[in-house]
Amino acid sequence: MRLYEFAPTRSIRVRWMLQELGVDFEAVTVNLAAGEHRRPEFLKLNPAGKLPVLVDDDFVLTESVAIVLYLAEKYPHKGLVPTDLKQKAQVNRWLLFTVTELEQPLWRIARHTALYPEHLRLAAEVSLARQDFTDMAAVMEEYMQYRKFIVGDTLTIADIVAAYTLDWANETQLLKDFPQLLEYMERMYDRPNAPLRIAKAIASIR
Ligand SMILES: N[C@@H](CCC(=O)N[C@@H](CS)C(=O)NCC(=O)O)C(=O)O
Repeated sequence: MRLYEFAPTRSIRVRWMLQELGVDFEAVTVNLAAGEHRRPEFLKLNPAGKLPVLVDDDFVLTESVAIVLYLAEKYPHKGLVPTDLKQKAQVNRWLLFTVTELEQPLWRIARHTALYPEHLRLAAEVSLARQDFTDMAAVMEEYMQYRKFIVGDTLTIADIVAAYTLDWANETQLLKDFPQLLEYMERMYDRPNAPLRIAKAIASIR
């Protein structure tokens, strides 16, 4: 199995999953800062020019959450996705909540503060996105009261995807008012198989 990654990106989700599974994999760095994701050989793997990409024999898969789901179902005995229909539905609920309600505002903030050319950045979009994130994080903060994991009593892929996204929120200074989420995210990253936090991953590429 081969993971195309760049340390401080959504590829963290897939690295975390592979490490929790204890699966051997080859890591291939695609340096976004150097534009390596625009090279023709990489675009053959992912025409969107984005990371992460997983290659399993001749099977190529993009989209971090799809990859995490694929791996959970490939190794069902590791229990990272529940078999119970309703528990699995809850995992899917929180995966989708994370990537639509939490990640999208963070992505809008990143684009309008750093990624778009300066003349296209909109300050109003940043404050709207901060408010959108805050409203939805409040829902999760309430839900996580008295819970150790998002679904059930053990780690699932919902935790892996959410914890990375909450670390991203923390980097964006948006987690200060959410003590449950902060404590939960730090506890997930204390796991022995957790990947580097985003701040350390950024430091690792400098
Ligand atoms: N929805 C995709 C998003 C992938 C994505 O945007 N990856 C970023 C790094 S976090 C990337 O490769 N960006 C390069 C670019 O947009 O040029 C996923 O979750 O895999």
